[in-house]
Amino acid sequence: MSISESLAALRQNIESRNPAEPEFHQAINEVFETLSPMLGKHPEYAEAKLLERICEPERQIIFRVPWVDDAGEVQINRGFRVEFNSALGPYKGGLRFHPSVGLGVVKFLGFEQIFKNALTGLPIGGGKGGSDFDPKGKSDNEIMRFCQSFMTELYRHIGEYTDVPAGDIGVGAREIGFLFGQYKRITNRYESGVLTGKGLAWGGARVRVEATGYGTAYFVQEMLAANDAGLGGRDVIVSGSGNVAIYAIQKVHQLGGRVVACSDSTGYVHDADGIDFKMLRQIKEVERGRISEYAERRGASARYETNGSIWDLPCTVALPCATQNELDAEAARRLIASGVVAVAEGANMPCRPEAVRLFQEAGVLFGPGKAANAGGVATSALEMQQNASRDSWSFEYSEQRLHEIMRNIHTDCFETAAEYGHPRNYVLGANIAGFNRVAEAMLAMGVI
Ligand code: NDP
Ligand code: 2IT
Repeated sequence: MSISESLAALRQNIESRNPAEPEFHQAINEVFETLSPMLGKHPEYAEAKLLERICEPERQIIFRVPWVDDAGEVQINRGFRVEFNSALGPYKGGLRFHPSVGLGVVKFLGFEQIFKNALTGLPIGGGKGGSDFDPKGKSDNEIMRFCQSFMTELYRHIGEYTDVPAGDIGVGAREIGFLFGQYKRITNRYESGVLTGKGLAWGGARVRVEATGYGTAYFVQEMLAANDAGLGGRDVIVSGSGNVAIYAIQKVHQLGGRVVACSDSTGYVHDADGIDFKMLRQIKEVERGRISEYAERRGASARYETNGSIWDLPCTVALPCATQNELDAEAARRLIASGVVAVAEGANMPCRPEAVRLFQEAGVLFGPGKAANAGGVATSALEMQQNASRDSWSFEYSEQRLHEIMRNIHTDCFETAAEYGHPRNYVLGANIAGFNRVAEAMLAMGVI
């Protein structure tokens, strides 16, 4: 069987063994499409069934999360933790609280996380978790009770040397606080390194809040620089208005670009004067408000839209930072027609495969999430490092480390793509570079 035939057979086998998990199939497919040139050079990987092993999570945990709402009614949610791969270090990856969370979503995120974490060059394996719990409209007390119940099961599966969760959609410093408090109470251990994204006063690391967004902006800056261009003076669109989007906007502004639009799941705002970062952060992070309130408060320059998509607007740099599959082929065509030159994924898998293909065919620089948004998890690993040494680094030093890591990831993807005969194909470069690192560690450890 040729390499592409055996990849197709394996893909089919994975799809039938894991039915009704379309996002997981999509993530697998994206990786498989780029591996052939590397597998040709490494017949020992096929012999050791490395690909088959990597696609099967080491452990999958699904559990009941019962809690009582403010009206006194019992609610039941489902919790997940998929411990995908620990070849490079303890399982590492966020928790997502969103009604759309199911096993397929957690597995796609966990699978991506393996290669993303490998690209950081830091000692972290891949995992992901979450719940179909919807934090929207819940009181602080409800959030606390839910987090306590979630951790009452999760605690037995995690630990600083085992599995280290963090935040993702719907999980920020507030939730990590409740989760950490319950872990500490149940185990009677102040084990700082068991969770990342903690508050600064109790073991958190500077720049972790900003890291994913900052890292995405740095990554797009690197892609442009490698092609003799820059961010200065560009109109940029950032979708979403959560943790990743907010700090991508701040860093793009600091690097000389101008973000003219952002969004949430109900609409988007266009601000002709450029998004006011401080106002946005106040509304979204402090007040937990909606993007429509930004438009109301900002006045004449801002327009709020609920019809159509944020990708209807023209820009030369696009940073999708909301959620998976938010940017489809039609949006990609419009962006290409409006002159987009670079797209970097702050979110995980926000661009549909057809959109990625269109960008690549049109010569648009495309940075896949596993490279472009790796700054968040990389800074989580720096948080673990600070916890292990009971140290706390300055903002400047932490940001310098993040910047250096993003530059290295860019170089790694860029050079790997060129080495395998596909210059500027960052998808191929990221997949092969990440895969190689995991594969070599697994080979060295035998059949595990
Ligand atoms: P937040 O919960 O802080 O923000 C999520 C944002 O995306 C909100 O604006 C939200 O709008 C929007 N959004 C969520 N779901 C949907 C949906 N189904 N349709 C449209 N908009 C949606 O999450 P983060 O900023 O942390 O995460 C954003 C993305 O970045 C995710 O893909 C995540 O996996 C990825 N990521 C996050 C990292 C981190 O460190 N936090 C690290 C690397 C990647 P609304 O409020 O209306 O729901
Ligand atoms: O998708 C991601 O990389 C994250 N949500 C961050 C994971 C982490 O462990 O910091």
